[in-house]
Amino acid sequence: MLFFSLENRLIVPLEGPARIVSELTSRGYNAERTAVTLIAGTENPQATLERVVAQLPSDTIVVRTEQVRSVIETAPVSEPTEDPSISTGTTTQQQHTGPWNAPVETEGSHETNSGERTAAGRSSTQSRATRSEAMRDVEIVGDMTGESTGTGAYKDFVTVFRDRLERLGSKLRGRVNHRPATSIAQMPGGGAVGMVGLVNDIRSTASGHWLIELEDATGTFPWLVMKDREYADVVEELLCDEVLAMEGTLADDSGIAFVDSLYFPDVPRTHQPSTADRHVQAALISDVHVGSQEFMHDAWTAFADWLHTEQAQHVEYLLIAGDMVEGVGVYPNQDEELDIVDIYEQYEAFNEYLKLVPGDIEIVMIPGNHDAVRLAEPQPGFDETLRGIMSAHDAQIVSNPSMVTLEGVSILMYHGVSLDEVIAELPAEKASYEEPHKAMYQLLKKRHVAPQFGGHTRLAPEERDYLVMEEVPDIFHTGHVHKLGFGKYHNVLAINSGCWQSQTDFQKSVNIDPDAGFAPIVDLDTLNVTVQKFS
Ligand code: D5M
Ligand code: FE
Ligand code: ZN
Repeated sequence: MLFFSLENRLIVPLEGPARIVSELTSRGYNAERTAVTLIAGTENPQATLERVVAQLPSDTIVVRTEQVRSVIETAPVSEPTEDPSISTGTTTQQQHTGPWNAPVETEGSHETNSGERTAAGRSSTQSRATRSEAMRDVEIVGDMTGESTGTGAYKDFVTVFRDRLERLGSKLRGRVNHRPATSIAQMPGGGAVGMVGLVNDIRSTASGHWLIELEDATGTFPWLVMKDREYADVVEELLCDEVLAMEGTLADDSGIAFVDSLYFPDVPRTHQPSTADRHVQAALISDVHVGSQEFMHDAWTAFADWLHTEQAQHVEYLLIAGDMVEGVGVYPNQDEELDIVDIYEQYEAFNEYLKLVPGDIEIVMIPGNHDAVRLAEPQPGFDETLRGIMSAHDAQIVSNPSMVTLEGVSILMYHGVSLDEVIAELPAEKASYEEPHKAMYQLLKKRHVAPQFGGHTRLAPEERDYLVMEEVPDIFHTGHVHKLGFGKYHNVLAINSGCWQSQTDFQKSVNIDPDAGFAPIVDLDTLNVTVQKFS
Protein backbone atom coordinates (compact mmCIF):
# COMPACT_ATOMS: atom_id res chain seq x y z
CA MET A 1 0.00 0.00 0.00
CA LEU A 2 2.69 2.35 1.04
CA PHE A 3 4.78 1.60 -2.00
CA PHE A 4 1.98 2.82 -4.12
CA SER A 5 1.84 6.05 -2.25
CA LEU A 6 5.57 6.51 -2.65
CA GLU A 7 5.43 5.68 -6.33
CA ASN A 8 2.51 7.97 -6.89
CA ARG A 9 4.57 10.80 -5.66
CA LEU A 10 7.01 10.20 -8.46
CA ILE A 11 4.46 11.26 -11.01
CA VAL A 12 4.27 14.77 -9.64
CA PRO A 13 7.14 17.04 -10.71
CA LEU A 14 10.33 16.65 -8.72
CA GLU A 15 10.69 19.37 -6.14
CA GLY A 16 12.24 18.64 -2.78
CA PRO A 17 15.33 16.49 -2.39
CA ALA A 18 13.26 13.67 -0.93
CA ARG A 19 11.37 13.41 -4.23
CA ILE A 20 14.62 13.22 -6.11
CA VAL A 21 15.87 10.59 -3.72
CA SER A 22 12.66 8.56 -4.21
CA GLU A 23 13.09 8.75 -7.94
CA LEU A 24 16.71 7.61 -7.70
CA THR A 25 15.94 4.85 -5.25
CA SER A 26 13.09 3.57 -7.37
CA ARG A 27 15.80 2.97 -9.94
CA GLY A 28 18.03 1.26 -7.41
CA TYR A 29 20.40 4.10 -6.53
CA ASN A 30 21.35 5.69 -3.28
CA ALA A 31 22.77 9.23 -3.51
CA GLU A 32 25.14 11.57 -1.74
CA ARG A 33 23.17 14.44 -0.37
CA THR A 34 25.15 17.08 -2.23
CA ALA A 35 24.46 15.17 -5.43
CA VAL A 36 20.77 15.48 -4.69
CA THR A 37 21.06 19.16 -3.78
CA LEU A 38 22.81 19.81 -7.06
CA ILE A 39 20.07 18.10 -9.04
CA ALA A 40 17.39 19.95 -7.09
CA GLY A 41 19.09 23.25 -7.84
CA THR A 42 18.93 22.88 -11.61
CA GLU A 43 16.25 24.46 -13.74
CA ASN A 44 14.71 21.12 -14.60
CA PRO A 45 15.55 18.57 -11.90
CA GLN A 46 13.71 15.77 -13.69
CA ALA A 47 15.72 16.26 -16.87
CA THR A 48 18.98 16.51 -14.95
CA LEU A 49 18.17 13.33 -13.12
CA GLU A 50 17.48 11.52 -16.38
CA ARG A 51 20.80 12.67 -17.76
CA VAL A 52 22.67 11.65 -14.63
CA VAL A 53 21.08 8.22 -14.58
CA ALA A 54 21.80 7.67 -18.26
CA GLN A 55 25.48 8.18 -17.60
CA LEU A 56 25.94 6.08 -14.50
CA PRO A 57 28.26 3.09 -14.85
CA SER A 58 26.30 -0.14 -14.56
CA ASP A 59 27.78 -1.08 -11.18
CA THR A 60 26.81 2.21 -9.54
CA ILE A 61 25.24 2.00 -6.10
CA VAL A 62 25.75 5.53 -4.81
CA VAL A 63 25.28 8.54 -7.07
CA ARG A 64 28.25 10.82 -6.36
CA THR A 65 28.32 14.59 -6.35
CA GLU A 66 31.03 14.66 -8.96
CA GLN A 67 28.95 12.60 -11.32
CA VAL A 68 26.09 15.06 -11.09
CA ARG A 69 28.37 18.06 -11.35
CA SER A 70 29.99 16.72 -14.44
CA VAL A 71 26.58 16.19 -16.07
CA ILE A 72 25.42 19.67 -15.14
CA GLU A 73 28.57 21.19 -16.48
CA THR A 74 28.70 19.32 -19.77
CA ALA A 75 25.44 20.71 -21.05
CA PRO A 76 22.54 22.88 -19.97
CA VAL A 77 19.71 20.88 -18.47
CA SER A 78 17.17 22.38 -20.81
CA GLU A 79 18.62 20.38 -23.70
CA PRO A 80 17.02 17.08 -24.69
CA THR A 81 17.76 14.46 -22.11
CA GLU A 82 18.55 11.69 -24.53
CA ASP A 83 21.77 12.81 -26.13
CA PRO A 84 23.96 9.83 -26.82
CA SER A 85 26.91 11.92 -27.94
CA ILE A 86 27.07 13.70 -24.63
CA SER A 87 26.61 10.66 -22.48
CA THR A 88 29.13 8.59 -24.35
CA GLY A 89 31.55 11.46 -24.46
CA THR A 90 31.36 12.12 -20.78
CA THR A 91 31.59 8.50 -19.89
CA THR A 92 34.73 8.13 -21.94
CA GLN A 93 36.19 11.16 -20.30
CA GLN A 94 35.35 9.71 -16.90
CA GLN A 95 37.29 6.61 -17.67
CA HIS A 96 40.36 8.73 -18.20
CA THR A 97 40.02 11.26 -15.46
CA GLY A 98 38.35 9.00 -12.99
CA PRO A 99 36.07 11.42 -11.11
CA TRP A 100 33.10 9.08 -11.40
CA ASN A 101 34.79 6.70 -9.10
CA ALA A 102 36.93 9.14 -7.18
CA PRO A 103 35.57 9.23 -3.66
CA VAL A 104 36.97 12.57 -2.52
CA GLU A 105 38.85 15.70 -3.38
CA THR A 106 37.83 16.38 -6.90
CA GLU A 107 37.30 20.07 -6.53
CA GLY A 108 40.64 20.95 -8.01
CA SER A 109 40.14 19.11 -11.25
CA HIS A 110 36.60 20.42 -11.41
CA GLU A 111 37.83 23.99 -11.37
CA THR A 112 40.49 23.51 -14.00
CA ASN A 113 38.33 21.37 -16.23
CA SER A 114 35.41 23.65 -16.36
CA GLY A 115 34.76 27.22 -17.25
CA GLU A 116 31.19 26.86 -16.05
CA ARG A 117 31.07 28.36 -12.55
CA THR A 118 27.37 28.54 -11.81
CA ALA A 119 27.60 25.91 -9.14
CA ALA A 120 30.76 27.27 -7.59
CA GLY A 121 29.06 28.72 -4.53
CA ARG A 122 27.65 25.38 -3.61
CA SER A 123 30.64 23.36 -4.58
CA SER A 124 32.76 24.61 -1.72
CA THR A 125 30.20 23.25 0.73
CA GLN A 126 29.96 20.03 -1.15
CA SER A 127 33.66 19.45 -1.13
CA ARG A 128 33.77 20.08 2.59
CA ALA A 129 31.16 17.43 3.14
CA THR A 130 32.85 14.97 0.83
CA ARG A 131 36.25 15.53 2.35
CA SER A 132 34.92 14.95 5.85
CA GLU A 133 33.89 11.41 4.94
CA ALA A 134 37.51 10.42 5.35
CA MET A 135 37.42 11.72 8.93
CA ARG A 136 34.46 9.64 9.96
CA ASP A 137 34.99 7.04 12.56
CA VAL A 138 32.46 4.57 13.96
CA GLU A 139 33.41 1.93 16.53
CA ILE A 140 31.05 -0.50 18.21
CA VAL A 141 31.54 -2.16 21.60
CA GLY A 142 29.20 -4.65 23.25
CA ASP A 143 27.39 -5.81 20.13
CA MET A 144 26.32 -9.33 21.08
CA THR A 145 24.74 -10.22 17.74
CA GLY A 146 25.64 -13.84 17.02
CA GLU A 147 27.14 -14.26 20.50
CA SER A 148 24.05 -15.45 22.32
CA THR A 149 24.81 -18.52 24.41
CA GLY A 150 21.97 -18.63 26.93
CA THR A 151 19.63 -21.59 26.85
CA GLY A 152 17.15 -20.11 29.32
CA ALA A 153 18.07 -22.68 31.95
CA TYR A 154 18.07 -21.68 35.63
CA LYS A 155 21.86 -21.85 35.83
CA ASP A 156 22.11 -19.25 33.06
CA PHE A 157 20.19 -16.79 35.22
CA VAL A 158 22.55 -17.51 38.09
CA THR A 159 25.50 -16.85 35.77
CA VAL A 160 24.16 -13.55 34.45
CA PHE A 161 23.37 -12.21 37.94
CA ARG A 162 26.78 -13.31 39.22
CA ASP A 163 28.37 -11.43 36.36
CA ARG A 164 26.30 -8.35 37.17
CA LEU A 165 27.30 -8.47 40.83
CA GLU A 166 30.92 -9.09 39.95
CA ARG A 167 31.23 -6.21 37.52
CA LEU A 168 29.09 -3.58 39.23
CA GLY A 169 30.33 -4.75 42.63
CA SER A 170 33.91 -4.08 41.58
CA LYS A 171 32.96 -0.43 41.18
CA LEU A 172 31.74 -0.38 44.80
CA ARG A 173 34.08 -2.65 46.75
CA GLY A 174 36.71 0.04 47.18
CA ARG A 175 34.18 2.33 48.84
CA VAL A 176 33.12 0.14 51.77
CA ASN A 177 34.77 -2.32 54.08
CA HIS A 178 32.62 -5.19 52.84
CA ARG A 179 32.03 -8.70 54.11
CA PRO A 180 30.18 -11.67 52.56
CA ALA A 181 26.54 -11.94 53.64
CA THR A 182 26.97 -15.20 55.53
CA SER A 183 29.97 -14.04 57.53
CA ILE A 184 28.23 -10.83 58.63
CA ALA A 185 25.85 -12.88 60.76
CA GLN A 186 28.90 -14.38 62.52
CA MET A 187 30.35 -10.97 63.46
CA PRO A 188 29.99 -9.59 67.00
CA GLY A 189 26.90 -7.40 67.51
CA GLY A 190 27.18 -3.61 67.64
CA GLY A 191 30.16 -3.32 65.28
CA ALA A 192 30.59 -1.52 61.95
CA VAL A 193 29.87 -3.57 58.84
CA GLY A 194 29.70 -3.22 55.06
CA MET A 195 28.34 -5.28 52.18
CA VAL A 196 28.04 -5.19 48.38
CA GLY A 197 25.08 -7.01 46.86
CA LEU A 198 22.04 -7.17 44.61
CA VAL A 199 18.79 -5.81 45.99
CA ASN A 200 16.75 -8.92 46.60
CA ASP A 201 13.75 -7.41 48.34
CA ILE A 202 12.47 -4.01 49.52
CA ARG A 203 9.66 -3.81 52.06
CA SER A 204 8.38 -1.44 54.65
CA THR A 205 8.10 -2.50 58.27
CA ALA A 206 5.09 -2.03 60.52
CA SER A 207 6.77 1.00 62.10
CA GLY A 208 7.44 2.68 58.72
CA HIS A 209 11.11 1.82 58.35
CA TRP A 210 12.51 0.09 55.29
CA LEU A 211 13.98 -3.36 55.12
CA ILE A 212 16.29 -4.01 52.21
CA GLU A 213 17.62 -7.46 51.64
CA LEU A 214 20.98 -7.59 49.89
CA GLU A 215 22.21 -10.74 48.21
CA ASP A 216 25.70 -11.81 47.26
CA ALA A 217 27.24 -15.09 46.12
CA THR A 218 27.11 -16.47 49.69
CA GLY A 219 23.58 -15.56 50.71
CA THR A 220 21.40 -12.65 51.84
CA PHE A 221 21.51 -10.16 54.69
CA PRO A 222 18.79 -7.69 55.80
CA TRP A 223 19.56 -3.96 56.11
CA LEU A 224 17.26 -1.53 57.84
CA VAL A 225 16.87 2.07 56.69
CA MET A 226 15.29 4.11 59.47
CA LYS A 227 12.42 6.29 58.28
CA ASP A 228 13.96 9.48 59.72
CA ARG A 229 17.45 8.94 58.28
CA GLU A 230 18.65 10.70 55.12
CA TYR A 231 18.65 7.47 53.14
CA ALA A 232 14.92 6.99 53.58
CA ASP A 233 14.58 9.30 50.58
CA VAL A 234 16.86 7.14 48.51
CA VAL A 235 14.84 4.00 49.21
CA GLU A 236 12.13 5.19 46.85
CA GLU A 237 14.72 5.16 44.03
CA LEU A 238 15.66 1.55 44.56
CA LEU A 239 14.78 -1.19 42.12
CA CYS A 240 15.04 -4.91 42.67
CA ASP A 241 18.18 -6.56 41.26
CA GLU A 242 20.29 -3.42 41.19
CA VAL A 243 23.72 -3.52 42.78
CA LEU A 244 24.41 -1.41 45.89
CA ALA A 245 26.93 -1.04 48.67
CA MET A 246 25.84 -0.37 52.24
CA GLU A 247 27.61 0.47 55.42
CA GLY A 248 26.16 0.52 58.89
CA THR A 249 26.03 -0.86 62.40
CA LEU A 250 25.17 -4.42 63.33
CA ALA A 251 22.30 -4.97 65.75
CA ASP A 252 23.22 -6.57 69.06
CA ASP A 253 22.13 -10.01 67.89
CA SER A 254 23.88 -9.54 64.50
CA GLY A 255 20.65 -10.48 62.73
CA ILE A 256 20.26 -7.13 60.95
CA ALA A 257 22.30 -4.00 60.21
CA PHE A 258 21.24 -0.35 60.44
CA VAL A 259 22.20 1.59 57.32
CA ASP A 260 24.50 4.58 57.83
CA SER A 261 25.51 5.01 54.19
CA LEU A 262 24.40 3.66 50.86
CA TYR A 263 26.27 3.82 47.55
CA PHE A 264 25.23 3.38 43.93
CA PRO A 265 27.82 2.34 41.30
CA ASP A 266 27.01 5.73 39.72
CA VAL A 267 28.86 7.98 37.29
CA PRO A 268 31.71 9.86 38.98
CA ARG A 269 30.87 13.55 39.34
CA THR A 270 34.23 14.31 37.86
CA HIS A 271 33.44 12.48 34.64
CA GLN A 272 34.76 14.46 31.68
CA PRO A 273 33.13 13.52 28.39
CA SER A 274 35.17 13.24 25.20
CA THR A 275 34.30 15.40 22.22
CA ALA A 276 35.01 15.27 18.50
CA ASP A 277 37.95 17.19 17.03
CA ARG A 278 35.83 18.92 14.43
CA HIS A 279 32.37 20.38 14.07
CA VAL A 280 30.27 17.37 13.17
CA GLN A 281 26.72 16.47 14.19
CA ALA A 282 24.67 13.36 14.82
CA ALA A 283 20.88 13.08 14.60
CA LEU A 284 19.56 10.84 17.40
CA ILE A 285 16.15 9.40 16.67
CA SER A 286 14.06 6.30 17.40
CA ASP A 287 10.58 4.83 17.14
CA VAL A 288 9.87 5.28 13.46
CA HIS A 289 7.02 2.73 13.54
CA VAL A 290 6.67 2.31 9.78
CA GLY A 291 3.63 0.16 9.06
CA SER A 292 1.46 1.87 11.67
CA GLN A 293 -1.44 3.96 10.45
CA GLU A 294 -0.02 6.68 12.68
CA PHE A 295 3.43 6.63 11.07
CA MET A 296 4.07 10.26 10.07
CA HIS A 297 5.02 10.02 6.43
CA ASP A 298 5.12 13.78 5.89
CA ALA A 299 7.23 14.52 8.96
CA TRP A 300 9.74 11.84 7.97
CA THR A 301 9.90 13.17 4.41
CA ALA A 302 10.43 16.69 5.75
CA PHE A 303 13.22 15.39 7.98
CA ALA A 304 14.86 13.64 5.02
CA ASP A 305 14.47 16.80 2.94
CA TRP A 306 16.07 18.86 5.66
CA LEU A 307 19.03 16.47 5.83
CA HIS A 308 19.69 17.38 2.22
CA THR A 309 19.90 21.11 2.96
CA GLU A 310 22.94 23.19 3.70
CA GLN A 311 21.67 23.74 7.23
CA ALA A 312 22.16 20.04 7.85
CA GLN A 313 25.49 19.73 6.11
CA HIS A 314 27.30 18.83 9.35
CA VAL A 315 24.88 16.02 10.20
CA GLU A 316 27.04 13.08 9.22
CA TYR A 317 25.64 10.41 11.53
CA LEU A 318 22.13 9.12 12.14
CA LEU A 319 21.47 6.88 15.12
CA ILE A 320 18.17 5.02 15.33
CA ALA A 321 17.43 3.54 18.75
CA GLY A 322 14.84 0.90 17.86
CA ASP A 323 11.25 0.41 16.76
CA MET A 324 11.98 0.81 13.05
CA VAL A 325 8.61 -0.69 12.27
CA GLU A 326 5.30 -1.09 14.06
CA GLY A 327 5.63 -4.86 14.07
CA VAL A 328 2.85 -7.37 14.33
CA GLY A 329 1.19 -8.66 17.50
CA VAL A 330 3.25 -6.49 19.87
CA TYR A 331 0.28 -5.24 21.87
CA PRO A 332 -3.34 -6.47 22.06
CA ASN A 333 -5.55 -5.10 19.25
CA GLN A 334 -2.54 -3.57 17.56
CA ASP A 335 -3.63 -5.05 14.23
CA GLU A 336 -6.55 -2.61 14.07
CA GLU A 337 -4.09 0.23 13.60
CA LEU A 338 -1.77 -1.41 11.08
CA ASP A 339 -1.25 0.11 7.68
CA ILE A 340 0.95 -2.77 6.55
CA VAL A 341 0.12 -6.14 8.09
CA ASP A 342 3.10 -8.16 6.89
CA ILE A 343 6.24 -7.71 8.96
CA TYR A 344 8.60 -8.11 6.00
CA GLU A 345 6.62 -5.57 4.02
CA GLN A 346 6.95 -3.21 6.94
CA TYR A 347 10.73 -3.52 6.76
CA GLU A 348 10.63 -3.06 2.99
CA ALA A 349 8.68 0.13 3.50
CA PHE A 350 11.08 1.23 6.24
CA ASN A 351 13.91 0.65 3.80
CA GLU A 352 12.20 2.96 1.31
CA TYR A 353 12.09 5.66 3.97
CA LEU A 354 15.71 5.01 4.85
CA LYS A 355 16.60 5.62 1.24
CA LEU A 356 15.30 9.18 1.52
CA VAL A 357 18.13 9.86 3.97
CA PRO A 358 21.26 11.15 2.21
CA GLY A 359 23.47 8.29 1.11
CA ASP A 360 26.57 9.81 2.68
CA ILE A 361 25.20 9.78 6.23
CA GLU A 362 26.51 6.96 8.43
CA ILE A 363 23.62 5.13 10.07
CA VAL A 364 23.76 2.95 13.18
CA MET A 365 20.64 1.15 14.35
CA ILE A 366 19.54 -1.14 17.15
CA PRO A 367 16.23 -3.01 17.48
CA GLY A 368 13.36 -2.19 19.86
CA ASN A 369 10.40 -4.09 21.27
CA HIS A 370 8.36 -3.65 18.07
CA ASP A 371 11.10 -5.12 15.90
CA ALA A 372 11.31 -8.66 14.62
CA VAL A 373 13.99 -9.92 16.97
CA ARG A 374 13.63 -11.65 20.34
CA LEU A 375 12.00 -9.46 22.96
CA ALA A 376 14.34 -10.44 25.77
CA GLU A 377 17.30 -8.12 26.30
CA PRO A 378 19.99 -7.94 25.12
CA GLN A 379 18.31 -8.09 21.71
CA PRO A 380 20.66 -9.22 18.95
CA GLY A 381 20.88 -7.06 15.82
CA PHE A 382 18.54 -7.95 12.94
CA ASP A 383 18.99 -11.32 11.22
CA GLU A 384 20.34 -11.76 7.70
CA THR A 385 16.93 -11.65 6.05
CA LEU A 386 16.04 -8.33 7.65
CA ARG A 387 19.52 -6.95 6.99
CA GLY A 388 19.01 -7.87 3.36
CA ILE A 389 15.73 -5.97 3.30
CA MET A 390 17.18 -2.92 5.05
CA SER A 391 20.24 -2.71 2.85
CA ALA A 392 19.57 0.74 1.38
CA HIS A 393 22.22 2.41 3.42
CA ASP A 394 24.79 -0.04 4.45
CA ALA A 395 23.69 0.88 7.97
CA GLN A 396 25.54 -0.67 10.89
CA ILE A 397 23.07 -2.94 12.59
CA VAL A 398 23.96 -3.85 16.15
CA SER A 399 22.36 -5.22 19.29
CA ASN A 400 20.21 -3.45 21.85
CA PRO A 401 22.06 -2.13 23.82
CA SER A 402 25.36 -1.24 22.12
CA MET A 403 28.05 1.32 22.73
CA VAL A 404 28.82 3.25 19.56
CA THR A 405 31.80 5.57 19.43
CA LEU A 406 31.64 8.35 16.83
CA GLU A 407 34.90 10.22 16.41
CA GLY A 408 35.84 9.59 20.02
CA VAL A 409 32.39 10.33 21.48
CA SER A 410 30.88 7.22 23.03
CA ILE A 411 27.12 6.83 22.76
CA LEU A 412 25.29 4.12 24.63
CA MET A 413 22.27 3.22 22.52
CA TYR A 414 19.47 1.41 24.31
CA HIS A 415 15.86 1.16 23.15
CA GLY A 416 14.43 1.95 26.57
CA VAL A 417 11.79 -0.61 27.62
CA SER A 418 13.04 -0.41 31.22
CA LEU A 419 12.10 3.29 31.31
CA ASP A 420 8.43 2.31 31.65
CA GLU A 421 9.43 0.42 34.75
CA VAL A 422 11.58 3.17 36.23
CA ILE A 423 8.75 5.65 35.63
CA ALA A 424 6.16 3.33 37.19
CA GLU A 425 8.24 2.56 40.29
CA LEU A 426 9.77 5.94 41.13
CA PRO A 427 8.08 9.12 42.35
CA ALA A 428 7.17 11.55 39.56
CA GLU A 429 9.82 14.13 40.45
CA LYS A 430 12.51 11.51 39.90
CA ALA A 431 11.16 9.90 36.72
CA SER A 432 8.18 10.74 34.54
CA TYR A 433 7.05 10.55 30.92
CA GLU A 434 7.25 14.35 30.82
CA GLU A 435 10.94 14.25 31.71
CA PRO A 436 12.18 10.93 30.35
CA HIS A 437 15.82 12.01 30.67
CA LYS A 438 15.43 11.96 34.46
CA ALA A 439 14.48 8.30 34.27
CA MET A 440 17.66 7.84 32.23
CA TYR A 441 19.65 9.51 35.03
CA GLN A 442 18.48 6.70 37.30
CA LEU A 443 19.82 4.09 34.90
CA LEU A 444 23.15 5.93 34.76
CA LYS A 445 23.26 6.03 38.55
CA LYS A 446 22.60 2.29 38.70
CA ARG A 447 25.06 1.72 35.83
CA HIS A 448 22.61 -0.71 34.26
CA VAL A 449 20.14 -0.17 31.43
CA ALA A 450 17.45 -2.50 32.81
CA PRO A 451 18.06 -3.24 36.50
CA GLN A 452 14.78 -4.82 37.47
CA PHE A 453 14.11 -8.31 36.23
CA GLY A 454 10.69 -9.85 35.83
CA GLY A 455 8.48 -6.84 35.11
CA HIS A 456 8.16 -5.12 31.73
CA THR A 457 11.72 -5.89 30.93
CA ARG A 458 12.55 -9.35 29.81
CA LEU A 459 16.07 -10.43 30.37
CA ALA A 460 17.80 -13.09 28.33
CA PRO A 461 20.27 -15.01 30.43
CA GLU A 462 23.69 -14.86 28.82
CA GLU A 463 27.18 -15.65 30.05
CA ARG A 464 27.69 -12.02 30.81
CA ASP A 465 25.34 -9.22 31.64
CA TYR A 466 25.41 -7.11 28.50
CA LEU A 467 23.08 -4.61 30.14
CA VAL A 468 25.72 -3.43 32.63
CA MET A 469 27.19 -0.01 31.82
CA GLU A 470 30.79 -1.04 32.21
CA GLU A 471 32.15 2.24 30.86
CA VAL A 472 30.54 5.63 31.38
CA PRO A 473 29.20 6.80 28.01
CA ASP A 474 29.57 10.41 26.88
CA ILE A 475 26.00 10.27 25.58
CA PHE A 476 23.17 7.94 26.58
CA HIS A 477 20.53 7.60 23.85
CA THR A 478 17.17 5.90 24.39
CA GLY A 479 13.68 6.01 22.90
CA HIS A 480 10.61 3.82 23.49
CA VAL A 481 8.55 6.20 25.64
CA HIS A 482 7.91 8.45 22.60
CA LYS A 483 8.78 11.59 24.56
CA LEU A 484 11.59 13.98 23.74
CA GLY A 485 13.75 15.00 26.66
CA PHE A 486 17.40 15.63 27.33
CA GLY A 487 19.69 16.86 30.03
CA LYS A 488 23.02 16.17 31.69
CA TYR A 489 23.74 13.84 34.57
CA HIS A 490 27.27 14.15 35.96
CA ASN A 491 28.27 15.55 32.53
CA VAL A 492 26.76 12.64 30.60
CA LEU A 493 24.25 13.84 28.00
CA ALA A 494 21.05 11.80 28.29
CA ILE A 495 18.70 12.04 25.31
CA ASN A 496 15.39 10.34 24.86
CA SER A 497 14.39 10.88 21.24
CA GLY A 498 10.69 11.28 20.47
CA CYS A 499 9.03 9.27 17.72
CA TRP A 500 7.60 9.41 14.20
CA GLN A 501 4.21 8.05 15.12
CA SER A 502 1.27 10.21 16.09
CA GLN A 503 -0.90 9.29 19.07
CA THR A 504 -2.32 5.77 18.92
CA ASP A 505 -5.67 4.76 20.39
CA PHE A 506 -3.92 3.06 23.28
CA GLN A 507 -1.83 6.14 24.00
CA LYS A 508 -4.97 8.25 23.90
CA SER A 509 -6.66 5.94 26.38
CA VAL A 510 -3.82 6.33 28.88
CA ASN A 511 -3.13 10.00 28.15
CA ILE A 512 0.28 9.56 26.53
CA ASP A 513 0.85 12.61 24.35
CA PRO A 514 3.81 11.63 22.15
CA ASP A 515 6.50 14.04 20.95
CA ALA A 516 6.31 13.07 17.31
CA GLY A 517 8.31 14.41 14.37
CA PHE A 518 11.31 15.89 16.20
CA ALA A 519 14.96 15.24 15.53
CA PRO A 520 17.43 16.11 18.28
CA ILE A 521 20.78 17.02 16.74
CA VAL A 522 23.93 16.75 18.85
CA ASP A 523 27.11 18.69 18.14
CA LEU A 524 29.75 16.04 18.71
CA ASP A 525 32.38 18.71 19.33
CA THR A 526 30.49 20.36 22.21
CA LEU A 527 27.66 17.93 23.08
CA ASN A 528 25.20 20.79 22.61
CA VAL A 529 21.73 19.76 21.46
CA THR A 530 19.39 21.51 19.03
CA VAL A 531 15.97 20.16 18.18
CA GLN A 532 14.56 20.26 14.66
CA LYS A 533 10.80 20.00 14.33
CA PHE A 534 9.17 18.41 11.30
CA SER A 535 5.53 18.12 12.27
O1 D5M B 1 5.66 2.18 23.40
C1 D5M B 1 5.48 3.56 23.46
C2 D5M B 1 5.08 3.93 24.86
O2 D5M B 1 3.74 3.60 25.08
C3 D5M B 1 5.83 3.18 25.94
O3 D5M B 1 5.94 4.04 27.05
C4 D5M B 1 4.95 1.99 26.23
C5 D5M B 1 3.60 2.52 25.98
N1 D5M B 1 2.64 1.61 25.33
C6 D5M B 1 2.23 1.71 24.06
N2 D5M B 1 1.30 0.80 23.78
C7 D5M B 1 1.11 0.09 24.92
C8 D5M B 1 0.25 -0.99 25.31
N3 D5M B 1 -0.64 -1.52 24.47
N4 D5M B 1 0.37 -1.43 26.56
C9 D5M B 1 1.23 -0.88 27.43
N5 D5M B 1 2.04 0.13 27.14
C10 D5M B 1 1.99 0.61 25.90
P1 D5M B 1 6.19 1.42 22.11
O4 D5M B 1 6.44 0.04 22.58
O5 D5M B 1 7.43 2.09 21.66
O6 D5M B 1 5.09 1.53 21.12
FE1 FE C 1 8.20 2.84 20.08
ZN1 ZN D 1 9.35 0.68 22.07
